[in-house]
Amino acid sequence: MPTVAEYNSPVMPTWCPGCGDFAIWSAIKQALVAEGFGPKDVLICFDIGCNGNMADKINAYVYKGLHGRVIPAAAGAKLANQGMPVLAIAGDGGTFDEGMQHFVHSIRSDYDITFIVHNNCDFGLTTGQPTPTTWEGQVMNSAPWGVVEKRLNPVKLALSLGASFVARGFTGNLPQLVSLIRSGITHKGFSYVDVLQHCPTYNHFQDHHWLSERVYDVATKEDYRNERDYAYSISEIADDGVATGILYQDKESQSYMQQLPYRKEYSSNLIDEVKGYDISASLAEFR
Ligand SMILES: Cc1ncc(C[n+]2csc(CCOP(=O)(O)OP(=O)(O)O)c2C)c(N)n1
Repeated sequence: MPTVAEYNSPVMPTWCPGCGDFAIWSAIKQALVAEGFGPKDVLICFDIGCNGNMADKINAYVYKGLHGRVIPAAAGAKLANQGMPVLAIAGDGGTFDEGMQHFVHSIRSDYDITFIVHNNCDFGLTTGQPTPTTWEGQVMNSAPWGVVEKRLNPVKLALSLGASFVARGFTGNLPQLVSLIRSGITHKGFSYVDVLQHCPTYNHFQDHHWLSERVYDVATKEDYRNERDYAYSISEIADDGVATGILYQDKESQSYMQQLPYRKEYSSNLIDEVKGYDISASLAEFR
């Protein structure tokens, strides 16, 4: 059995004291171990930002890409090797500003990756500028008069795009976060885990205390139904309650590769099908 200690890296975190990234860091390691995966069995792809600074603080196969571009890298790796769990990690800034199109198309395609967004409602690493999930009216660095744009709700967006797995966690509830990531890993298709992340330095509106007083587990609701419309109806980050848990899952969903008709006759992985070809004759034409 793998252990969490195997994932330990000698590089110490540089996140601010109290940052929610510590909880997500722990949850990822615990979830992988609980699913029986050691550091050599997985690929963890990172975006740029405070979230992406986790890349050298976790001992596993990791990839660090460009800001907002983690999804294509992770999806490509998974398409090549279906036997390997692939996680993609990003911030709300990279995902919903720079990389929005990747989020949309990955949901459409149902690539079999688990996408974990550190949703701290700000560009953390570049010191607290607003992102699409920052609340309207908030005074932020680079928005000294307050944010005038409308706030985006990633969970609503994912649900409306037809996502087959939509979960919301909170960095103040580690056991739940571990369980959500585990469910995302075992889901066939694109699993979206939106993590409401405490950012003690730049987010003073949706902070740990504000969230702690409002979060509830959707499974505890008497009228809970695993239905897209129901999930949509409870998806607001509202003053009278913030739903967490698996908000919606299509348990019959199939991944992109499973759906491709011509792949149904293959039992191999794309990486097994890579062959060496002699192209010297073609190259000779250009000499
Ligand atoms: C294409 C591109 N745009 C902007 C930047 C500058 N940049 C680096 S980190 C960062 C903020 C990251 O914020 P977010 O994605 O929300 O992650 P967090 O730091 O909050 O975890 C920005 C804007 C960049 N590196 N690349």
